[in-house]
Amino acid sequence: MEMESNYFSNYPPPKALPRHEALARAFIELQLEHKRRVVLVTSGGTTVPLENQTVRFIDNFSAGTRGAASAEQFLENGYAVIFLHRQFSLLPYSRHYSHSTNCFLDFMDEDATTSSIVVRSEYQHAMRDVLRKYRYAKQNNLLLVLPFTTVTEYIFELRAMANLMKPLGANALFYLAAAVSDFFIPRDRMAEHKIQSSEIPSDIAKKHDQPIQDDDVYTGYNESEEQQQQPNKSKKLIVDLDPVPKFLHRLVDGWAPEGSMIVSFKLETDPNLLVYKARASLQRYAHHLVIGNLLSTRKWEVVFVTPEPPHERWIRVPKSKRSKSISGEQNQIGLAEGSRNKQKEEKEEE
Ligand code: PAZ
Repeated sequence: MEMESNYFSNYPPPKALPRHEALARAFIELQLEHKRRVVLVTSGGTTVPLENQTVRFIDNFSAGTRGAASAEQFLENGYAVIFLHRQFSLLPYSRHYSHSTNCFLDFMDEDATTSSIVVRSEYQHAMRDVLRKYRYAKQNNLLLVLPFTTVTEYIFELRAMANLMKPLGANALFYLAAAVSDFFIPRDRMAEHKIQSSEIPSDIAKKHDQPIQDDDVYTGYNESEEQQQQPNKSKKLIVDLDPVPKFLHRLVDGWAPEGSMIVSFKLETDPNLLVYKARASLQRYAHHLVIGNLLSTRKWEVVFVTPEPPHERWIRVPKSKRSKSISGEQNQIGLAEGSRNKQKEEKEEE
């Protein structure tokens, strides 16, 4: 609790938060009227800015495919979706046509007789299907799309959404697929202006409040003797990061509604660590499910780690089903999709 209040009192809330809260409040009220289940899907990577006026930042890997694909599956299974995503990462439905190797214009043609713009005949069928689902979600107010960029924005948004979801009780689900930074630069150690790679005369640096020559600040430069003798050369940048407070604890113990379900994801690159880390996360936070995935195989296999037996269950898309979508994007497991097909898939895999 102390860590929480320290953190939130140290940072100004994101500018967009009041607007996002108003949108989410209205959205949730509507879903309550219709007695719908609501899932908060988080998607995409958070950034850690190196400067307050940010030119450079550290990013976390995630295109947003898992989150966007899963959101589509939740919508098809009767959920309303709050899609809290990294700005400009993949979105449900439009993901089939964006960020792909094909430009969206490649899906279109000009009709020779009418000059109207039309979808090319080979894409008609698939695009009609996507368009219908997208329209249905939009017209029925089933999808609320909210962006974040930095890890601080993400944490503020997560807390606010969980709080607003309180009246949903057991009809609330948290599906945390976003790749959230584990390390960040606390506000009091952050440079205001763009970090310089070469020496700035001290009178000018002072005027601009640049902490570039100060050994105490995280953005201090490591000036080797050799570098000092070559003042025109670029300098090293040493970045000293603090751990991001573990807010999953607070989500489980306080922010999330009583009776709601919390699913988190664990991404690893070392196969030997994946299940161990997923189990450790489940034990530490005592939530409902950790879905583990490896960077290299995440598109076709995940492991469900649960507190109840079987404790560890692998779900795999069989090779024959690793089809390409219209945009060339390989299929990705979404939770509902995985559950629906899992028996069939497991059989095929065998
Ligand atoms: O967004 P994407 O489809 O490219 O990747 C999805 C993922 C690997 C980020 C996600 O499945 C995941 O594991 N998220 C949690 C990451 C973490 O351990 O912080």
